[in-house]
Amino acid sequence: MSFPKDFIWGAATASYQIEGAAHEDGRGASIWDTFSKTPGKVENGDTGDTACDHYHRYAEDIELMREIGIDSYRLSIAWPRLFPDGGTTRNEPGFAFYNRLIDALIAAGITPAVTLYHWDLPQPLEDAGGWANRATVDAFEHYTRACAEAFGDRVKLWITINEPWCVSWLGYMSGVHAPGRQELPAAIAAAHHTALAHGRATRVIKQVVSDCQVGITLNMTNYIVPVDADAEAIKAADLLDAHINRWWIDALTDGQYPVVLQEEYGDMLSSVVLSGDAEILKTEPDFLGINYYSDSFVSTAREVDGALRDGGLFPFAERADTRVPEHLQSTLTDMEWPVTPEGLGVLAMRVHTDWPAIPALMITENGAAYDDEPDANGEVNDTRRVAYLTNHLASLQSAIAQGAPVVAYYAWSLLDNFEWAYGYAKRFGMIHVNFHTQKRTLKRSAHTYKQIIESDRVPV
Ligand code: IFM
Repeated sequence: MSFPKDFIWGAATASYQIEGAAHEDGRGASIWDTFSKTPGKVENGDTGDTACDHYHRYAEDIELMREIGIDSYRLSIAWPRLFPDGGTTRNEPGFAFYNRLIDALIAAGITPAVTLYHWDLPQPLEDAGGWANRATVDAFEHYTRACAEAFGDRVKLWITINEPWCVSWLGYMSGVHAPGRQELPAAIAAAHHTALAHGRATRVIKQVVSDCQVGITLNMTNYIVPVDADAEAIKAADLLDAHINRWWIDALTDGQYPVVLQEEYGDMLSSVVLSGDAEILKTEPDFLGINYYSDSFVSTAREVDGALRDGGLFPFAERADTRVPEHLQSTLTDMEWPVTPEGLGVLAMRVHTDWPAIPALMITENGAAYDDEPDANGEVNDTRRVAYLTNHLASLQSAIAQGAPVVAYYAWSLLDNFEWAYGYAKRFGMIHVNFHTQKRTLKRSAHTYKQIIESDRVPV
């Protein structure tokens, strides 16, 4: 079985994770600069100051993309490079960088897919309340318009926000991501404001850019309950599903949040939803971006040393936690995420069935962290990543054969990079990066991906 003829094969990265040049050409500080420099927040004290130095090496990186043969490259724009103060003061060298990058991609025959927000919020906006402050939505709309006007003549594929669940819940509730706050009302406000920001940005891009496609990218998973699950576990799984999978999709398809969340959060949620918001939340999506890494396994809460696991940080943690069944524990990636390739196809079919109004799906991220290093011959034999890639693609292919409208697949990631709170300790790249010398080496998975792209087929 082949993938459809016009299937888009891509690879993805994000600005803070690869660009470096944190203090060059007028770039302002982002919340990740502040967070990574706060002791104890990022493993090994790593920061994105240099990262993969892509800001200076983008031409070399585009050559490597060409070598692999990708059709499209998903990049994100660093908001603080364009508007260092988060307001309306433009930083022209920032615009010039993305113009150079976009032009070079197009010259190489690679279609840019641009994400507007992949987590590097200008620090001054956080100082004013961040995503918990509704004014950030106005600032995002202004920034979006500037990007659409500057790049829309060449960029036709737009993703507004990457993984708004991570933005709101990891950033404002668990605090493991920047800005590192632990405030439930702020997380709920941030969740609503990211959904609203998507609605406003979508309209702006459509107004400014002709013939474009706009979507949002969500991190999604299948919640698996044991066959003998009790009612409590089933309810917990449903609540988790509402948080991760349905919150933003229901908003953009219906203009409403799942009832179970409205009940769970009551006034905390209803007080931030203002009159007229429902009309903004509801958009006509051109596609949904799905980031899939693994399935999740739910059971009722258990006590560890007399305390509930996860410390009750999330309100639903009192009723559920995620445990990996024993048979999958031998196949954990370096993130300790189980390898569940069949879940990708299941998820694509579920989205197709449950939200028929979404005309197309793009897998905007999928990949695994494994720590393979160059061997004596300088080759990186990342056989586990090869298996991960081919098995996930086989699963996706069967979903397409069953009618799931999947039009694109972007591997995460093109390069080993700054993996947020894990710093450089986790390697997701198809290209190995030596962070001392910045030498790039195509791993075996990149060669396999090249073959897949050339043949539109997954090797058996
Ligand atoms: O590296 C991240 C990316 O920035 C967002 N999605 C998940 C990836 C792996 O954790």
